[in-house]
Amino acid sequence: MAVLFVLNRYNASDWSDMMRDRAPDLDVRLWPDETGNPEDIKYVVAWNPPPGELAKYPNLKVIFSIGAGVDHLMKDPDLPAVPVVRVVDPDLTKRMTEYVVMNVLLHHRRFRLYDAQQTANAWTEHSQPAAGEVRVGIMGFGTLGRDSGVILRDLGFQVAGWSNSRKQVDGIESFAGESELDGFLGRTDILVSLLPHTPDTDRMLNSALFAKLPQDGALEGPFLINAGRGKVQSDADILTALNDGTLKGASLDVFEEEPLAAGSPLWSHPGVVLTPHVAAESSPIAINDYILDQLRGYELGEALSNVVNAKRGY
Ligand code: NDP
Ligand code: OXD
Repeated sequence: MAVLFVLNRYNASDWSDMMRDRAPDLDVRLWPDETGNPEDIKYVVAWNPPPGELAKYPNLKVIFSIGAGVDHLMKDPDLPAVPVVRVVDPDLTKRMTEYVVMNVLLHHRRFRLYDAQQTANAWTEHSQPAAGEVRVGIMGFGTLGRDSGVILRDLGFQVAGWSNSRKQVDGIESFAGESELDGFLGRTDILVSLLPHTPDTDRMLNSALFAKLPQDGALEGPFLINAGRGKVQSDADILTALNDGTLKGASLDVFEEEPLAAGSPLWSHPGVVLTPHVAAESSPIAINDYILDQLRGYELGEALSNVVNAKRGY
């Protein structure tokens, strides 16, 4: 029985070395060079494997994603029909909450404007609405969205969440499904997306959706924060909306194609705060431990947790 790390990323060997240190009894292998006999592989730990790769292991029982998102796996038409476990980890959740709260405050407190003024040695005050006057709407009100929402609520913002199913969280309005999307958008000054990328959410952050955000809120125009997945947005529509004033600003951690092309106008747009998909960079130690716990439990016959619903794709 072997565990194969199939990690299409810069520091793949750090992850497999760390697992070897933590579990010397396990046969840990690193794809592609150490794969060995495909029949030995019972578990795969994956990040963005080439489509078709995971179908090569006939005795595979579980796929562990090293991320919370699993679109990197679901896009594979030949993905084996075994459970896919995603990451749900307090460390990752808190890092995302930091990113979301920081960016909500950055737009609410006009830090972009004051940055520009500092560069110009300009002492100019601007009016500042109270948090209680600002409506934050979180699309994708799951593990990450809910944690961010609770902290923003406690800071005094008017928070709502939009998800597939209705949620009950004190002091937070819940909108559910397609039929309640317009109502959710119509009460949102700062739109935060923490949606997974699935066929249903593909490019849904587009011109038609931005046009439904109110222009007459306390911030005098809407802001977008996307830290979920880039393929949920249209980069071109965001740019158009920023240029024609439909959006007043945007914080973008994710993009349709990553890395973002060096020539993209988003890099230098004054309304954009841009980071390279680092909103919640996971701790390899925490995630290796999480995977190891689940793997050991599975070996003892226990149920896996945080198994992806293959039909929904997240
Ligand atoms: P969850 O599965 O816990 O939450 C997803 C939420 O989206 C759920 O509330 C779900 O609704 C909702 N949702 C999904 N599809 C739809 C839809 N079509 N319409 C309405 N609501 C929908 O995931 P997490 O919160 O753990 O993670 C969210 C995403 O964040 C990940 O998929 C990943 O892509 C991204 N991410 C980005 C990181 C970064 O560094 N930028 C780091 C980590 C994650 P319901 O609750 O009803 O099922
Ligand atoms: C994730 C990510 O899905 O880092 O965990 O994007």
